Amino acid sequence: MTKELVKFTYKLESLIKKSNDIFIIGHKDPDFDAIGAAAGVAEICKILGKDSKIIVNEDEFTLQPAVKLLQDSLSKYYNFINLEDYIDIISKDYNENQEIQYKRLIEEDQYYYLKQLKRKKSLLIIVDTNNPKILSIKDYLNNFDNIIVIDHHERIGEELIRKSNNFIDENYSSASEIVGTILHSYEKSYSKELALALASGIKLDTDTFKRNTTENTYETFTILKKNGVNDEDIRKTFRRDFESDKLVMNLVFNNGNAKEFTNLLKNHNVSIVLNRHAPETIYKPEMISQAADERQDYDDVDASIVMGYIKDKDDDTPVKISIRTNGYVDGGELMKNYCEGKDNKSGGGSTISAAALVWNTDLLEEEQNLIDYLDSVITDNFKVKKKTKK
Ligand SMILES: [Mn+2]
Repeated sequence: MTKELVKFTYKLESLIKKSNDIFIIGHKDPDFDAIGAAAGVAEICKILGKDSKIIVNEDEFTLQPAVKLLQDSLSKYYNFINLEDYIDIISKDYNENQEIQYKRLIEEDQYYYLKQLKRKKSLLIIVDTNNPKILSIKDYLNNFDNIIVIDHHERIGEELIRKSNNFIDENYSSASEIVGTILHSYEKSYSKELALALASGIKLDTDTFKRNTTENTYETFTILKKNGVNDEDIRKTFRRDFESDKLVMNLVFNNGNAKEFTNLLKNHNVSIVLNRHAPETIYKPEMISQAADERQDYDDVDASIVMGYIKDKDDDTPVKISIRTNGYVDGGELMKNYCEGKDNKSGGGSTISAAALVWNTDLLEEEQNLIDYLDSVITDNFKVKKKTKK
């Protein structure tokens, strides 16, 4: 372990030990790395004799199926809650203090107070991002006595970084590698499921050891294997379904589905993909994002947009719009602005990966709306950014 990580581990340990209420969270739409690292931190809390809760706000409809399976396998060891559960927990504190504030209590105000509530001895540990915008708990950060950030991405959340204790180092392949390294310093054995989650996080973020690896990545992986994870299990976690891959590939590559524009977003290259042969086709939500990943793999475009109908949890069929960008175009801002002020639209995300849901029964009309928007985007809400890596 490096000196810096040893120092950080001491800090982490002392904050965990002195906290009574520990929450752990990864970025929105968590991947293997976010879930693996979160579970790893929960295990460290356990070793130190502390309970913790992992907040995952996505449900079986919105979580990627493979991530859901991994989360299910971990849920016998760790306590997963969603944002609503979190609000219930802090509402209890609020109700105890209600007397003082009762006079000012009206429905809406309650949330205002909940957001301001200071909770003694509470700790939030954020993994795999330092960008507060992509945290489901972002409105409640004031609740916590202490915040810790463990991440391997570029530093972008300045304010969050300033008010947290953090270990943010781009030399590590993944949050799972950082957390795994800390966990292994305790030299305790742990479950095969946790080993699999951390190994999957490392495999995902290194693209199967093709990038960002160091000696420490392999050392960590070796110890994960000693804790019972094997290649076959890892392969199963990443298993792809032929029929669904075929649909994704057809969506992207079928003649005419992808249309390229060179004049949108102030003369950037944008590809818009939708099923032009059968626009009414309903896809699984993750297929729309996979198709966007697929199209963005070709560097002839600055941004790739894929649109298609999905089924939501109310059995409604909104249009899902997924955008992937090269990092110069801020996809999250675009989706947010496109949806702002419209009650049939909601969206947001990060710079390189964002999405929106739109309730419109005419897919081609929605495409035209989006084209008109991308055509009209002006400097104020379209800032060219420094290239960010995945
Ligand atoms: Mn990661």
